[in-house]
Amino acid sequence: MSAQHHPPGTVANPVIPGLHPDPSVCRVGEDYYLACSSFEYFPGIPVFHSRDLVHWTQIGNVLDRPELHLPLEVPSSAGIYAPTLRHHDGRFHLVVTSVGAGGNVLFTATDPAGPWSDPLPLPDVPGIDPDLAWDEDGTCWVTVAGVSQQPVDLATGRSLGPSRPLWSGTVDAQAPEAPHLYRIGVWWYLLIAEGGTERGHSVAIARGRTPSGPFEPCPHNPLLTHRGTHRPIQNTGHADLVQAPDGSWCLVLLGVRPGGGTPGWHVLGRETFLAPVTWADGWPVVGGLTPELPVPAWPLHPVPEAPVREDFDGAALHPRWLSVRRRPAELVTTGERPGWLTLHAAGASLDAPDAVFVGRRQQHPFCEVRALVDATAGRGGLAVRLDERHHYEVEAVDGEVKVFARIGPLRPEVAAVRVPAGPVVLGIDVAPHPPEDSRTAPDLVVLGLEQPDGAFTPLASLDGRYLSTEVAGGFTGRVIGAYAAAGTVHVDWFDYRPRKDS
Ligand code: 6LW
Repeated sequence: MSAQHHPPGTVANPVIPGLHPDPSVCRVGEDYYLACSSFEYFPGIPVFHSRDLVHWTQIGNVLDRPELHLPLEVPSSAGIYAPTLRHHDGRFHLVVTSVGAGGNVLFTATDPAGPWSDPLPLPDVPGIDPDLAWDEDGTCWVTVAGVSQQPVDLATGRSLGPSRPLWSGTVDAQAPEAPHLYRIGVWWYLLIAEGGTERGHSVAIARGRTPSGPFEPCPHNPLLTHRGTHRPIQNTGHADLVQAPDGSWCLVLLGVRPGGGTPGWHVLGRETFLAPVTWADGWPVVGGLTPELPVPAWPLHPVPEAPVREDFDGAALHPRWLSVRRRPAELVTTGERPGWLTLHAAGASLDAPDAVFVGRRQQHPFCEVRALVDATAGRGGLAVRLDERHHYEVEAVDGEVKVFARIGPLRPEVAAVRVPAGPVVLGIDVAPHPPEDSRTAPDLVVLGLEQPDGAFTPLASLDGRYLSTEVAGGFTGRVIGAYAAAGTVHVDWFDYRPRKDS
């Protein structure tokens, strides 16, 4: 995972930037594994590995088979929510909710890079955010948002007893969810999120003598919240607890980085952050959750930065590549025109649920994207996508390059310019917005094309707030990629370069 710029003596937070929410982490010896939600994007549920909790490498995706896709009627921001990843009896177990298409399901694997098993439905487990915890007898307790719990037979997926309410955090709190249950020392700890996944988000904890309680709330709840603060990381919640390499403890959790003036817009989705934890009187105490964390006390294991260029020379795309409701492998090839990504249009535009769009998460506040696009047999180009109703694109067609914006019900053509026939380098720069007033946008999305001498010609500079979660609604962030709207479109290479001011 690409490290971000950070001062000496610190490490960058988020530890996994850009649209990686609802992190769940488990430790196996010296190795850590982490999984996130993926909503309408496939392959689904990215899985990461780390040796230090700071540097993470994506090693695969749990939902990586052609038969695991979403029906077209499942809307964006529904789909795959909030996995829990645990290692038990030599196997990785991942339980997750498919919202709108199947409910709670379990996957297992011996290698978290895959292959993962077929999904085992848990038909008796209602709700979202399932958690797995095993007691001393080997009984598996599945706990869900609300918060309630039941014992489940993981061989059959059937419940072994009724669902019982456990502890719902603060009285009247919005959305008690994201439960995780742990045995630490003599106590069972029940960690939850409450307040909703927006600015009121928080983390609370309770403890009991058995996995089913009764639970006594921590006297200093919330354990963590940034609500009502001016801190740069907001919406902090949905945490998972893990023991660090030196025996101390950490939380992984989601947060956002709103930009612009009031009320603030976040465009990268919810991201995975790390926060140090100490213990006092048998309760965890969360340390500073800041964009630069002090270098931890344990050895670091940096990982290489992701390469800028994807030149589509291999048969398979890196697991970071995504498409909507189906895997890229169902939609595009690198073999039809060797060394090029070939996209055949299906849905008429990015507005359609079956759009042919293949992209990667925007993972830095500011970045530059370029791609060599041959649309001589079709119509397509580069797009920044929030969902079907919120996207900007620069499109090549028959000697012309056009810019379109889709913002809710509006779909203007913003710019058009004639170009010589043949392949063209299209570009998108996500750049800082000059501060103008208290409602300044979080960023500018500049769409254009590159001239043969390498100079970038902007065709349109669009306000980034319309591709933010606060405007679009839902749970995701931006994905930038290539699409085909008609006929066949080929892409020779695709560059994603973080800007130094990110
Ligand atoms: C997820 C819930 C949440 O199920 O958002 O922030 C929902 N937390 O726990 C979708 O990611």
